[in-house]
Amino acid sequence: MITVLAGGVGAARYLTGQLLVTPASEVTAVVNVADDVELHGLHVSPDIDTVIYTLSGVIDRDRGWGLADETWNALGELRALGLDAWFNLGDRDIGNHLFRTTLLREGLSFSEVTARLASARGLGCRVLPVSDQRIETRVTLASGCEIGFQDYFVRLAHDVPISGVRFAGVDDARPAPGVLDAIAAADVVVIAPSNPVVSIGPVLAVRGVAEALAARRERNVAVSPIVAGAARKGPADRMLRELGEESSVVGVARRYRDVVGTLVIDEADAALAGAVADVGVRAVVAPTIMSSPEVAAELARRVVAAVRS
Ligand code: FO1
Repeated sequence: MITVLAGGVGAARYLTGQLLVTPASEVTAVVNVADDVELHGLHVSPDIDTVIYTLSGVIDRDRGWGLADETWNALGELRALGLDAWFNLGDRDIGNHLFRTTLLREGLSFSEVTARLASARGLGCRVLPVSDQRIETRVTLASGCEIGFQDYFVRLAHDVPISGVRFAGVDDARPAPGVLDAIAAADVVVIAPSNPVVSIGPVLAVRGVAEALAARRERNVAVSPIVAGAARKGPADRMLRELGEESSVVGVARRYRDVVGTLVIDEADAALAGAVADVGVRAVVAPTIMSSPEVAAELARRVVAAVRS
């Protein structure tokens, strides 16, 4: 079994590759839920939805989030009535959030609702939220004020420097059912190329997860989301620097060295393999820019082989 710790877009691309080289019944995604936000009475879970939409082929490929073939009538109505709706929710996407919010209100757990969504979209792999309890990424701006993750990422277009990140509620959060087993039973655990701070960070912060990974460190492998010092998409590079860390494969290796024995780095960073080894993590060089599902499939094959060798 392959267990993949996942955030949003980069992880969904990686999982697409993994599912081309591994039977879906042998793949479990453990997904970040700290991006979640309650908006207009709806529980929105961006990383869960990006993984499910991408793997079921209904993702809007240009945006990397939300559904393809969207319409925006409900949002248009909200705005026409005078609400400052800064988070773009398409009509079909709202249907998805209504489904989740309705079932949560009926008392289903977050992981039960997620399993219903994955099954309704025809996924063969398991999609587990890292926790059924609410965790909320809170970002402290350099100005000192603290705001919610989506305020930072969408309303401010992450175009502001930060000085801190915390995961509110994580101390009371427990791994969702199946998460610790999916880690312990995996032949290989992969940390997907997601934002190490706000996508993978909350997953590792849930009680018991980092310990479960550390206990099998040599069979875990991460794929660096940073290539030649930059993130492929999103603010991961800036966030690392603004938090006083190095925006490089070495900075990523430092973050993950307690939980993985191997870091897969792009060919552009081959010269840094020694520096990665110096922080105690084995570097494996491979093409990590997933420009197509076939490239993602070859990456997944190399990632799993890197641990099995
Ligand atoms: N990202 C944006 O940049 N702008 C948006 O308006 C936006 C809306 C949105 C709606 C549903 C959803 O599941 C995701 C959405 N995202 C949007 C992406 C979201 O901010 C994710 O948290 C990021 O992609 C980081 O994971």
